[in-house]
Amino acid sequence: MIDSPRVLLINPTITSHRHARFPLAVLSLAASLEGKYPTEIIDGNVDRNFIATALRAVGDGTVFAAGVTVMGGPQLRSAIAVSKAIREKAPGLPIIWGGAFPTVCPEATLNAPYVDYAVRSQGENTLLELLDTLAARRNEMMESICGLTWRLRGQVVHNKERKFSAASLNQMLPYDKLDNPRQYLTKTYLGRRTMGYQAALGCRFRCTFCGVASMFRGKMALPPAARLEQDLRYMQDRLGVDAIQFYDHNFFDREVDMVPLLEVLAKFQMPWWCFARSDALVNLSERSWTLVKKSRLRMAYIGAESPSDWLLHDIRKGTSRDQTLEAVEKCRSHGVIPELSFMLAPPQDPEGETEKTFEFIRLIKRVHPATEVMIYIYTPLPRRQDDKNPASARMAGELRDSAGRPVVFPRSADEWAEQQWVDYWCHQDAPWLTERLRRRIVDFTTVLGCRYPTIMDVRASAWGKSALRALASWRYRFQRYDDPWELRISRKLIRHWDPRVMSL
Ligand code: B12
Ligand code: SF4
Repeated sequence: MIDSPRVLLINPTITSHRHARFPLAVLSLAASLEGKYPTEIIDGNVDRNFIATALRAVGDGTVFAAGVTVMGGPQLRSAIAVSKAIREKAPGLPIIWGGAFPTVCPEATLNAPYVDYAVRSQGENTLLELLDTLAARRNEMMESICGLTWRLRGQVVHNKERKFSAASLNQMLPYDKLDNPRQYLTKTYLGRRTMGYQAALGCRFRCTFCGVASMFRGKMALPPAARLEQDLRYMQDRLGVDAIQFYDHNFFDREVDMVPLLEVLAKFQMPWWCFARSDALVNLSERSWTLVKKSRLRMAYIGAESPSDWLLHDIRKGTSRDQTLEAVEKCRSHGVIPELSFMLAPPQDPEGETEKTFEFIRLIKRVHPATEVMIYIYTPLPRRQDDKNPASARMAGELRDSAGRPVVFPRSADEWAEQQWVDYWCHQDAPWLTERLRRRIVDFTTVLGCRYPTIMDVRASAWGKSALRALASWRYRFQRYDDPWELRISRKLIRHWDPRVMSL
């Protein structure tokens, strides 16, 4: 082993500097390597020349491996760019990918000459074991590392799944490893210095379309209340944090376990945002709602997905149309804004389901106009090539594009980085959408977004939002969504934000 075997942990650019939040994946990995391997974090969201920075680092000969965190979509492209550059500069340096993309697509990840290892699901222990194996040059140990996908004599090998671990909940993240942690605090509708934070791990549900389900396979663990309090105290006193976006996959778990966490939040009273399920909110007792209100929950992001109970059943969501309506009502009566996300155009009936969802959104807006609406296209996860489950094989086999041809998913990271598949990953487009339907969805989204400008947009002025609202009102009222050219132009002038890009 070389004297100072540093490990680079890279968060490739995914968003603008202004929207950058704490790079939690690389911070979590750095925490788990502390005292074992020195680490250097490179964050492409704040360092816009992060590839040059990475090349400088590998150029000094003290780097032993490069770990890259990768979400599908736009981040895949910057991950490919940095990995290719490192491979060219230091061909022998192991390059390890982890995160949402390699977890869902491990074969495609390894089907690229610039990636050596794909780490699936939680990464802390897998990375440590992999580094130990590489450092000791004990290749024969490779197959015992759970959660790893690698190549053996040119063949892709998927080791056993790694069991869920809650160990990381006991450790504080090393925020001081970041260059100026304060630059990750952003002005939002919640506060002047909003932080992205994750309290709990995983989700006990297994909705078929969700990347979280592939990562945690129905497991979840909450942090001790004392840990949450310690972190929030640090953030408030040391960094001046005044609002929180919880990145927990699903914040509201069993009520009895949640109460101690809500009590901590009620002490701090910093406005907060989180992911929540409608069934959990509907079943919350009045006592807990009082705590929720006291703690200043401002908005809850609820995966409403669809107004059709058959589809909710099909994707194993476990909630219903009525629960969505009830959750909206509960939120309204307790002063919380519901942010509902919908998945349009499922392949079974793209047009019919889309129109039904438009109607449902209109109904919700009548009941509670402040409800925020996020519109996505339903894009089921690609099936893993080693997935032996007959139900997922059947579902994948039934997918057809708009011309009736079978849908063939990309087989390599480079193919996933093509525009149509980046759009697929971002839930913006799918092969079964016709041009007419695609246009209709964009037009509806434009009219809705102008008629009800989002509260999350802190950049557009109040007069600008009022002007958009007035301009869009006749189209919305008479359902004349087609080609809203005047709204498109006005939106550009008013510099209106798309909530799907900056909500998180
Ligand atoms: C924050 C966030 C963002 C931020 C990123 C901000 C930043 N960091 O700068 C922003 C807003 C930019 C973002 C964007 C997108 N996101 Co996002 N995002 C999240 C969120 C809420 C938290 C991610 C996080 O920090 N988790 C905490 C860390 C600790 O967990 P982790 O990343 O999973 O890391 C662990 C393992 O994955 C692994 N690991 C990760 N990296 C690495 C690297 C190595 C080397 C190793 C060994 C291991 C490893 O180890 C870590 C510790 O165990 C997740 C949901 C969630 N709660 O996870 C969605 C999530 C990851 N996003 C998702 C998606 C789809 C997107 C988008 C591509 C599309 C969209 N519509 O949201 C967009 C892109 C939009 C655009 N137009 O650019 C999906 C991914 C699903 C999937 N099928 O893969 C998720 C799971 C949300 C969901 N439920 O659908 N996102
Ligand atoms: S409840 Fe939400 S986070 Fe959990 S698996 Fe379903 S969609 Fe994913």
